[in-house]
Amino acid sequence: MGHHAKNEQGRELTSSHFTDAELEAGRLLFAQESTFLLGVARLQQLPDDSLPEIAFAGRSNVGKSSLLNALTGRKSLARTSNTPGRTQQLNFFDLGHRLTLVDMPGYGFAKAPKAEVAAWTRLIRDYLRGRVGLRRLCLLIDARHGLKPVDREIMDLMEESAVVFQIVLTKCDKAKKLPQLIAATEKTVGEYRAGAPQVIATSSRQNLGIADLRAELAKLALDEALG
Ligand SMILES: Nc1nc2c(ncn2[C@@H]2O[C@H](COP(=O)(O)OP(=O)(O)OP(=O)(O)O)[C@@H](O)[C@H]2O)c(=O)[nH]1
Ligand SMILES: [Mg+2]
Repeated sequence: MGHHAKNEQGRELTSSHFTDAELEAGRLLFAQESTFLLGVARLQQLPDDSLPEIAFAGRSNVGKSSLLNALTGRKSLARTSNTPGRTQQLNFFDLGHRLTLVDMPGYGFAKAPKAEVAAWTRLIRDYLRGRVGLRRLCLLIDARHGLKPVDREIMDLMEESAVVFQIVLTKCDKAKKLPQLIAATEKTVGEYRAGAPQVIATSSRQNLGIADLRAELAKLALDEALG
């Protein structure tokens, strides 16, 4: 019951635009087995992209790995940490042979040597620009901080690459003035043809908005299955 109540709260947070059928499709997809495929530090090592791919990007420490764990219902599928810079390569996960999920290193500040951060940044940009199988970028924004210039750079990059990006607000359990933040963020996203119009507000910690994001991503897997 408690779990149900939280999901209801999450749907209110995002004023859910999803039907019960879409939410159920999302639930079923993410109930499938998820497995770690491989970690990639250089573009030459990328796996084939025969499945539709969804990548999770955002500033260091925004909650990318935690969100992947919440989506898949696996506490430690992706490694998380208090220290910015935990995820140091592109980590690929298979979801039920229907989707590939990619946990990316954070951009911006990281507690790691400068040269390493520069190398990740290059890897991130090259991947986002050139990955043919990439169907959607989930761009994570900390709800306590909102969009930063580095996030706008990634949005510009997606616009150039014509890959749709989905803004996902994270850590909404800690956010103040969430409705205002959602409205302001959607206004900015509206300037981009590549921007998915609806911002999804989440908290991995409280399992808010996770069902909505599953529903949104399940549409991509289904589209592919229907050709
Ligand atoms: N309050 C709150 N904290 C969260 C939430 N999600 C993640 N965190 C915390 O944020 C910190 C960073 O989480 P990660 O998931 O490792 O973030 P990341 O974006 O993968 O970080 P890097 O890989 O280092 O770029 C951890 O201390 C998490 O516990 C959330 O929904 N609410
Ligand atoms: Mg991470």
